[in-house]
Amino acid sequence: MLLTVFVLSATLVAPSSPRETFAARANPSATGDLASNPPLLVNISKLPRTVEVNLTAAVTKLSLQPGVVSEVFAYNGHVPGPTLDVREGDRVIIHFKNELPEPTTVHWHGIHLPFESDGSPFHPIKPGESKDYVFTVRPGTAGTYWYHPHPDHRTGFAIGKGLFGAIVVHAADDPLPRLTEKLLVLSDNRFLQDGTIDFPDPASHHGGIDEENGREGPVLFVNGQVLPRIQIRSGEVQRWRVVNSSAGRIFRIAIPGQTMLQVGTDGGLLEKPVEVKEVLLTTGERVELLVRGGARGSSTVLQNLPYDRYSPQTRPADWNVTRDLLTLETTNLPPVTPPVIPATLTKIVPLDTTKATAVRTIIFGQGIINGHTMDMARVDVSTHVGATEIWEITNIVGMDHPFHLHGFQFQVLDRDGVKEPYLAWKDMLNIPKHSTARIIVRYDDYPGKWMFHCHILDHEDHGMMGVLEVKP
Ligand SMILES: [Cu+2]
Repeated sequence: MLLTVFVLSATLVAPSSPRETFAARANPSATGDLASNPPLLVNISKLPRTVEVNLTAAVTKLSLQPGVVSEVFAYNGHVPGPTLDVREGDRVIIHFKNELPEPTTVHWHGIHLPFESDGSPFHPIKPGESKDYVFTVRPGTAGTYWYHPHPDHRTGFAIGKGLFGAIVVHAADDPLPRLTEKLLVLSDNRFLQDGTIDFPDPASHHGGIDEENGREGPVLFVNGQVLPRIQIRSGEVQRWRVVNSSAGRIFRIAIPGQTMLQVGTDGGLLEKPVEVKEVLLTTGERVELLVRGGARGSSTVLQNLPYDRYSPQTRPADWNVTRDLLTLETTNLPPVTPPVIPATLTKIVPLDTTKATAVRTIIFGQGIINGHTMDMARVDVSTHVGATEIWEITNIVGMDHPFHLHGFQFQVLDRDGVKEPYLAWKDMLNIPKHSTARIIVRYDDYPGKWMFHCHILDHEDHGMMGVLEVKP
C-alpha cells in the first residue's frame, strides 16, 4: 500500500509548513551525520543581478571515505564543489583558475550559454592558467544543473577525482510554496585500502572492465557523505533537488512504501506534478522531488534499487543489490499541516514537429557514434541558428548509453514509438540497450561547435562523442 498522499490544488495556497533548519540535535540511534547541502559559491559582486564568483580546481587531501584520507581534485577545497546559486536573468562571471597538474575545463551542464563559455574540449585551460566564464542565465531556465570538467579524454578521471558541483537556478516567480530545500548530489567512488582513489591501469583486467562498463564504485555518496540523515516533520513536504554526478552509475531511487511527487527534471519544472514510486536517474540527469514526512518518530530510507544497464559479459556481480543512500527520519515534533501543492506548475510549449527541417539519425554502437569515434576536426552534424530538428537516437548494443547534448535543451517525442507521457525540457536521456528515442530540439541562439555524447564518461573519453556545428 502506498502511504503518501499529497494535497494538490489548482490554486496556490500559502504554505503552512514552517521552514526548518537542520541544526537539530543528532539522533543517537541513527547511522550517519545530518545531510548538509554543499556550501554556496560566494558572490563578490556589488552589482544588481550579477553573480561573480571565484572557482579554483586544485589537488588537495580530503577524507571522502570515512576513516581514510585521499588525494583528490577539488573545487575550492570541497567535494562536491560549492553550489553556484543564481537567479534567472543574472549575469554570471566565474573567475576560474586551474591549479591542477593537467588541462581542464568547466562545463556548465545543461545551461544555455555562448559556445566560448561551454567548457567543452574546444577550450582547454592549461595548468596554472585562468579563464573567466561569462553568461547570462536565460529566463525560463530555473532548475537544477551541475558543473564538471570536460577536457579531452579525461572527464571520467577528473570527476572520479572529485570535480563536480551543483548549479541551482531560481525562478523569479516560483509556483511551488516555500519548502525546505535539500540538494542531493549523488556520486560513487572506489578506493584502495590506503584511501587512494582506485584508477586501475587501463591495460589491466579491472581497467578493461571500467572502460567497458564505465567506472563505478561501491561507496555511494550523498553530498560527499555516506548514508547521511535527513530530518523531516510529520506532514512536512521537502523539495529535493537530486543530481546524478556519477561517471557511470545510473541510480534508480525510491523510498519504500511511499510515493514521491516529481515536479522537475533537467531543464526545470514539469507542467504538472507526477506521483512516482521510483525515479531512474541516469548519469548527468537531475530530478526535483517533493518528499513527505511519515508518522512521528518513524524512519525510512532513500534507496538505490538495482538497474541492469550492463551487458551480460561485464555486469558487476553485485548489480542486483539494493543499497541505502540516506536515512529519512520523521522527528517527534508535532505534525504540521501539509502544504497544498499547485496542480499546475508551469507551461511548456511543445516544439512543433512540422517545423523540423532535418531528421538526424544517431546510432550508438559500443564506444562509437554512427561508426566513428570523436574527431575534434570533424563536424558530424551541421546546422544553423533558428533550425528545428528531430534526432532519432538508436542504441544497437546490449548496454545502455545515456545521451547528452550540450548547449540546448530538447523535448523527448517518443521512446520505442511510445509517445512521451508529458512535456519536459531535457539535456540527458538514457537510451536503453536495443532501443530508439526521438527528440526535438531548436537551436534558438548561440552559434558554435557543441558536443553530443554518451554520458558514461569512460565511453565519452574513449571517443563516444560527436560535434554539432550551429552556424550563424
Ligand atoms: Cu556509453
